[in-house]
Amino acid sequence: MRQDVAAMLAGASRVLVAAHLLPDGDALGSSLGLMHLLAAQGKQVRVFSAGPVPEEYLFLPGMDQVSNVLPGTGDLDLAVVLDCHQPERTGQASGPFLAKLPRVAIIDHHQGAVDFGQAAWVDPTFAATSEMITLLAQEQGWPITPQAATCLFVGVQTDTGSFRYGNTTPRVLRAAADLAQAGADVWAISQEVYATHPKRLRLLGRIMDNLELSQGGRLALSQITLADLERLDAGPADLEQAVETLRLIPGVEVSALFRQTPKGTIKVSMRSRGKVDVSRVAISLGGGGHKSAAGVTMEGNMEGVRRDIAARLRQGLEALS
Ligand SMILES: [Mn+2]
Repeated sequence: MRQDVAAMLAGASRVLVAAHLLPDGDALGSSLGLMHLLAAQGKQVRVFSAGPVPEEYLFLPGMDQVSNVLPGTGDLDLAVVLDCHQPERTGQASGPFLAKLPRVAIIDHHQGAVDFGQAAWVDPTFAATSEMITLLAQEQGWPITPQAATCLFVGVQTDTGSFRYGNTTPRVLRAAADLAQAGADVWAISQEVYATHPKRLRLLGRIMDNLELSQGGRLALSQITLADLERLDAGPADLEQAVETLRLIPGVEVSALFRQTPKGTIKVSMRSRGKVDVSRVAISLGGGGHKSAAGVTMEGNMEGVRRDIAARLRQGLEALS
């Protein structure tokens, strides 16, 4: 629970912070936000991220301190895992590393059972891990510097789709207001985070070319091949907005985007407007996520995976009517 995590943080002086692979605004914002908060408390903090950082987050204060090299276990009192609660979600090398540490605390807002860490605060009623860290800082009386506020604001802004999604509660809006008050410059941040990259628009064009609407326009499916991504010099981070765009088509209740990975697997990103719980489909196949946004990586070819997922999503839609 929250108090256990707070006590563990208070008792540690050398802390490693790690979030999930393919880091998004909340993974990076909560990691760097917590780094700034704990550093101001006199603690030595390292931030680990296994994968490449999407370019829109390179401006985050403290980004130069993010490392993809793990420290020695002897250099640490505690590791804090953010925005996920399975060690393997942090990376191939860091997963086994974290699982061996004597003290791991978890702060996360994703659904699913937790069987890892010595203290866990996992609560899916929060819109973002950055919202949880903001609340923790306020409860603990930690001063929120403009640097910390900027990082945490990016986390709550991106995980709520700029305060548009169903998870935009009065509580997260208050947290955002407090962060703006503490020095997060909303317009400056938005220009960085929502800069329009031409390659992303071209990618979106490709995805719209492949769009298939069925179930009376309630189900939207599309796909992107590895060859498409290579030709446009694009990566997974460039697809985030495209997945959201499919859900925003009028009449669409559920959307799924299928992407070939370099390993030959198919990554499925699903979005729901709120009536169908896509996390149930994802979790039943070994993936994870929230009711309205979930994902899973599957073996098999594009056509087979697409047929399988489409059938499961159709079932979800038929259960509604
Ligand atoms: Mn998050």
